[in-house]
Amino acid sequence: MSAERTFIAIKPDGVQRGLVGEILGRFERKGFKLIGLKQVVPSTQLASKHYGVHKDRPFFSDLVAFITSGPVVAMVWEGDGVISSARKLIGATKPLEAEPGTIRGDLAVNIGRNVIHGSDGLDTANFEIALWFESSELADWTPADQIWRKEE
Ligand code: DAT
Ligand code: MG
Repeated sequence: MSAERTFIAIKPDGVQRGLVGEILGRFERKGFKLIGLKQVVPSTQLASKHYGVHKDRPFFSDLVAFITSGPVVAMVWEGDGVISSARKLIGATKPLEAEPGTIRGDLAVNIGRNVIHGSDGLDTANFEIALWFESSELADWTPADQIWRKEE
């Protein structure tokens, strides 16, 4: 069975505010493995598919306009439990409700500018990874310290 993967994106506000290194570092330090990484200005079509689940919500058009407004840093991270762990690292959707220590809790105040996206489940992760990345853009590799990363 292949290891769990999730899709993470630093939104345009995170890129514009110079938070890319800070955010990447949190995932690295946690111990997850970086499988894919690129900066892209998403098309309206890509953004609409990505947020398709919210298409009937009143904030949908603002959300798509915002996410297409500049560069997004799109990533795939791998590791045991990475989907739910990444959501914990990210924190609650409303940054003022996100716990200190989380990315949103530490770095954001506004729900419409909450810095980062993370897949919310296995099906979403698979859908979003395939939406944002070609398989040739994903690297399968073995970290030199793999042996002591494993859970006992
Ligand atoms: P999350 O990003 O935590 O998965 P979500 O999937 O419910 O949250 O919503 C997607 C994004 O849409 C969210 O990061 C910010 C925006 N959003 C959600 N609810 C909103 C609201 N009530 N007003 C404005 N933007 C909202
Ligand atoms: Mg979501």
